[in-house]
Amino acid sequence: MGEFNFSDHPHRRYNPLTGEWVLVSPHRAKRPWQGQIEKNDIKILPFYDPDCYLCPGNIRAGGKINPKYTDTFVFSNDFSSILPDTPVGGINEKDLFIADTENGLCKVICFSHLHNLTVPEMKQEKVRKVIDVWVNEYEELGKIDFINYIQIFENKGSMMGCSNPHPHCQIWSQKYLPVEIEKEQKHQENYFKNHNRTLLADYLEAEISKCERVICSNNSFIALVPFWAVWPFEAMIISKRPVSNLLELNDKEKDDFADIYIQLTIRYDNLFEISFPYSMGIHQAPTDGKQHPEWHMHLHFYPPLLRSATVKKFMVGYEMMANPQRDITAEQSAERLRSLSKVHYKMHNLN
Ligand code: H2U
Ligand code: ZN
Repeated sequence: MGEFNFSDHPHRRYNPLTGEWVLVSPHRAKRPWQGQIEKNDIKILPFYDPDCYLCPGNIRAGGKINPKYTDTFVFSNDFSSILPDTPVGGINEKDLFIADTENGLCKVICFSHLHNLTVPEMKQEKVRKVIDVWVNEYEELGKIDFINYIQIFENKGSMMGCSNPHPHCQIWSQKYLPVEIEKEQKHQENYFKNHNRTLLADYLEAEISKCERVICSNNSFIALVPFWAVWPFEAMIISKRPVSNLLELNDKEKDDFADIYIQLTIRYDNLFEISFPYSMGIHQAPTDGKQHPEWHMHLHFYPPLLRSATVKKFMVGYEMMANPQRDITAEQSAERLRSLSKVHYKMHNLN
């Protein structure tokens, strides 16, 4: 078998942000694949859909009417999973039956008044407007006493359970730290105590010098496939400056944020020449009134696709029962994403 190397031999990798492991089986990526590599037809969506509950001027469930907005539009989720006025309550019976009231607010943010315009097809100044809305929401929700954490996330594509192609994201803000955040809080805090630098500042420095997993970058942000990626084409966007939340970004950084979000999603779309599905989330400091120098703002992208427009990676069996696992290495995925065109495939197909 020769000496161990990451691209041939089964191994496990550690995620320092969560303390979890991923099993990597690169030798399996070499097995023959007999499934077809199909391309989906480009679905032509209208720029306005009279049946879409997010389009300007349309009626939402419950009867509210959207304003005739241009660019972005924010509203309270008509089916919020967390509510602001739930009475305080809970139990702890014998350390076995433990429950607690959760309080919070849920919102929906439309990225554009145009039904068919996704982030990789938007102009940078339009995506910047989305970022300005995120900044504003983080600031305003963060001022609310009982809100200690604000999760901004985007579900894109029906494969990810997204109910509507009209480009949008959601915000769920709440009293308790969600489990993923609790893990990252603990690990970033420990790292900062021991090194007096953010975990991701040191990680980023190492990744920049290695250059193996970087997909693309600009002056303020880097997009990369993390060393510990679980999903085949998982990526992170990390701010070069260790800002703990959106409010600390300066004007130029907000423009660069829009740019990197577009750059990464163009490459995603170009990978299989489809509107690439994923779940994206912004991880940043809790809004619990404390200082959080340990927090380093970043975005996670978890796309389900494995090798074509329809073949997805299933997190089942061993992954459910034991441990996440992947075949293709993070380095191989990064290499593929890096080598794709920077121009959206639809623009190519026009020529
Ligand atoms: P997705 O991003 O997963 O598609 O969810 C869209 C959200 O929009 C979902 O949380 C909300 C749903 O509750 N929604 C409204 O607030 N009003 C509506 O009229 C339909 C859907
Ligand atoms: Zn629409």
